[in-house]
Amino acid sequence: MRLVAILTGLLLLTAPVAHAEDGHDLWLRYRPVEATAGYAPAVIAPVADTPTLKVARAELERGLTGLVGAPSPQTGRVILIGTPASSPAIARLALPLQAAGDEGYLIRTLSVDGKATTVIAANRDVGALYGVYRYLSLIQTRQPVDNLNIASAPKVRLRMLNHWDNLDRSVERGYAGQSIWDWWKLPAYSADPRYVDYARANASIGVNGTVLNNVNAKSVSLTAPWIAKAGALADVFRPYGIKVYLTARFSSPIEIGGLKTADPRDPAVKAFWKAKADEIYKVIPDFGGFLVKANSEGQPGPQDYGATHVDGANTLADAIGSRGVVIWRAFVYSHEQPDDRAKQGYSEFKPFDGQFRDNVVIQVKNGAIDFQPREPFHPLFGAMPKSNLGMEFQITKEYLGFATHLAYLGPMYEETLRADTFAKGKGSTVAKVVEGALDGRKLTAMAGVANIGVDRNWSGSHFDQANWYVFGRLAWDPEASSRDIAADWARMTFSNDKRFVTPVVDMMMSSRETVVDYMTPLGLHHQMGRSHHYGPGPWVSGGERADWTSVYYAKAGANGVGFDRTAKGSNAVAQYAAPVGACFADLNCVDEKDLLWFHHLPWDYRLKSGQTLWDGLVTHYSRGVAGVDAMGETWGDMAPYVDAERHAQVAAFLKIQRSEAQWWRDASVSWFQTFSQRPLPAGENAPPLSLEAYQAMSFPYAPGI
Ligand code: BDP
Repeated sequence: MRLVAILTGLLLLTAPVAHAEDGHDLWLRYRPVEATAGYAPAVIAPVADTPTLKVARAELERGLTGLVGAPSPQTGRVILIGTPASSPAIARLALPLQAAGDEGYLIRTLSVDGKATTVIAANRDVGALYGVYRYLSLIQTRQPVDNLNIASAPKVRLRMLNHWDNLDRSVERGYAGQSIWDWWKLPAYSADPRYVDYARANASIGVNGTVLNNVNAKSVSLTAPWIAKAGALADVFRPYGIKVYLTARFSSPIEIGGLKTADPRDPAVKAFWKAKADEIYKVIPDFGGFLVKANSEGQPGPQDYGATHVDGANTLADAIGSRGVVIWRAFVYSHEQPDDRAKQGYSEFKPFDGQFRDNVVIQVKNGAIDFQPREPFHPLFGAMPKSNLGMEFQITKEYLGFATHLAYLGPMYEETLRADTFAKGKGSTVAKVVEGALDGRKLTAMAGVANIGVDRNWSGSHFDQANWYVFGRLAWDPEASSRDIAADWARMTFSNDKRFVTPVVDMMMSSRETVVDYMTPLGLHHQMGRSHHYGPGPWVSGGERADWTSVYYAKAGANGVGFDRTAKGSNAVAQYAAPVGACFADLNCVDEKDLLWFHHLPWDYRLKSGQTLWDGLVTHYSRGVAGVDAMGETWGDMAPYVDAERHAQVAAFLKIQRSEAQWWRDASVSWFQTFSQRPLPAGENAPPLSLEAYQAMSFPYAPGI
């Protein structure tokens, strides 16, 4: 017994003090810096007694204590946080805070009363909170903090997460477990520490709004008991500068209002929405507003009554008034689109430019189809200068291998944001549209479909945390570099050792292209299984509606492959500004990465590499598989720099990804070969996949399981 006790005691003594690294801390992982790093503890000056400044101070104390040790008066260093209104000391400094706006901040090293002082100042409390997170990140990424002169302000006003969380806690297209909203226990129990950690994580990257529920909405979420639940969450998030929004099902006036119609022109319907908004604002005085998916994928909408998107959006916008916004999605998919689903959003919305109320944001997905691994930018960007146009990215990887495939989405977001719409000549980038800079718009927005669930690591995999992180950082500054952001994330989340940072950032930066290669190379798109969206889908499309399938989008046949969107085909290119459309339509100009998005080409078409299209396609698929092998090797080498627990999970997921990349490659190659009827290039092989073999590999997504 004694021996056991002694051994146990020894084990306890040698066990690491820190709790297991399960990823729950995200990038707010305030582990001690190396002694050599040269940071010293500091004293945090008292702050004004406001909820946000109190959390700012608490976060700073928590971060500094973890990173450099408990605040100590001995060092003679002081950190002063606040606004001129709340802190006479800051007011006396007369800092140039105009450029900081409502949410920005200044961080300066100054001498105040003879003491070296780091001043984190803002016009509003929330700016000071953002400044605190920035200051901590400097230490987390080992940058000098002794002589600071930083100014930062967000370029986009609404930086929001869209949760596709259902009221039964399932999450549509969520791969990180159940919804973190524990509706059953709300509003009584809102003290779940997860809610605070969620708010901290979001505030740390500047996210200032959250839509709690699924765009495929339920009316019941707008009834009193559910408004109270949302209100309890809003109370938790408020100090962190995060507003709560709700989705609104368009037919709510019928379903919960007892009306016979939801026609937005009907006075009783208008009155319903006004009363509903008033009811919500009584409970949530800073309610952000409604997000609406209407007349898309079977959801109800104004068109059901012969009314328009303008009628629908404006009715809700009038109900909300100056208190908030209505975010109306331009993702409209209906069965009626005759020739090309890529054209529907533009066709339905462009004619209404200038007719939406000032508090309406039209939320447009990054591409014209649907969150594919690669899409050219959506033609609505730049095409509606008299409307508020927001960006919708998907953070959850519905079409990029869920949580098990490693794909850093920063380069994908950046590719879209940097694309040039040419709407007002060269330099009219999508980022400039989203920032409102191109058309002088003030109400700007960027939304990300969240990848968050109850999994300990929040996102289902450690690397998917990076996608949440990069979304927030790009929403703050759509022109920031996804590589720099990846480096910050890797340092804050894992290690500052450059033997880790350099290879891992390189791996992250190429990871999305690797996924594109094994799933949808050369501009192919929508090749996944129709319902699960996980594996390759060519064979399961039999019997489905032709216009919803991989068959429809690939247009493969004996004569070639690809979707002709030139004037000879659907002419979707005409929805872009003239120079852009002309380039997409011109084989000498279009980027090969978008080739089969815009062109239907013969199998023997010559690629720039000199390969035929058929050979090149196969080469891309194989390159994708090789890319996953390379990631596996890189990650294997990282074991010395990463705790065993997180290292093992990433390694295991890379193995899954490896076998599924092969699955994608083999299925796609053997399917396309049935059309190309050409031999595989030298050195390549692919087992011909029967429907049965394909379905066996689809486990657990195969029909009937
Ligand atoms: C599609 C998803 C579907 C969503 C839809 C949307 O498969 O679950 O409801 O997008 O954005 O990609 O509304």
